[in-house]
Amino acid sequence: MSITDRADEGGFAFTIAYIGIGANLGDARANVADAIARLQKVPGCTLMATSRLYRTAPIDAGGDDYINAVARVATTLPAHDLLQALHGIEQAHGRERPYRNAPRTLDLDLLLYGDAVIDSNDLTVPHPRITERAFVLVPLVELAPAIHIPGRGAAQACLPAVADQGITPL
Ligand code: A4P
Ligand code: MG
Repeated sequence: MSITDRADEGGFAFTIAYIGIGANLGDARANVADAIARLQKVPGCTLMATSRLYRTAPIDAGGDDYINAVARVATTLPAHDLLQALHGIEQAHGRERPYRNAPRTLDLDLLLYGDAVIDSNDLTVPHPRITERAFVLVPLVELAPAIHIPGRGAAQACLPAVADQGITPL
């Protein structure tokens, strides 16, 4: 059943959202794979596609290389509820926050929520650093080559500016 079918049959609204997944502590590759498995089980979310996994050099951060990926979901959840679900998956991996950009077992960021622009205390969408990071842009453009980032334009056009950041598909 395609997502279009579901909308036609059920008549309820859903939003396409993109989620950035990153890890560089513990078995980072396994953590990213498990995050994808858990996303499939979030009530109100249908996992539609995932990018390849990428090994990436830390940006504005220390520690080991990261494993990063991006997932596309169709969701009936409001954006804040989706963020709560993402935090729940992070907590299942024992995510700790000792300092900003600290190495992490798992980080799930809400990159895009349809074409919404959200600026609340605990949620900013599009993710504020989305256009500055190859570890987000490259898997995002892999999944959605023509995607536009609200307020920023075509994601594809942002790639040259991050071409010096290390990123390799696994
Ligand atoms: N928050 C606000 N907006 C959002 C959003 N769109 N998605 C709030 C997720 N969370 C959002 O996040 C801190 C607070 O941001 C949350 O409580 C939430 O309410 P966090 O996950 O605790 O902290 P963080 O991950 O350190 O912050 P952030 O902003 O996600 O960090 P960045 O800028 O994404 O950088 N290098 C490589 N190679 N790969 C990486 O994955 N990640 C970072 C984190 C740095 N360098 C990296 C990578
Ligand atoms: Mg985060």
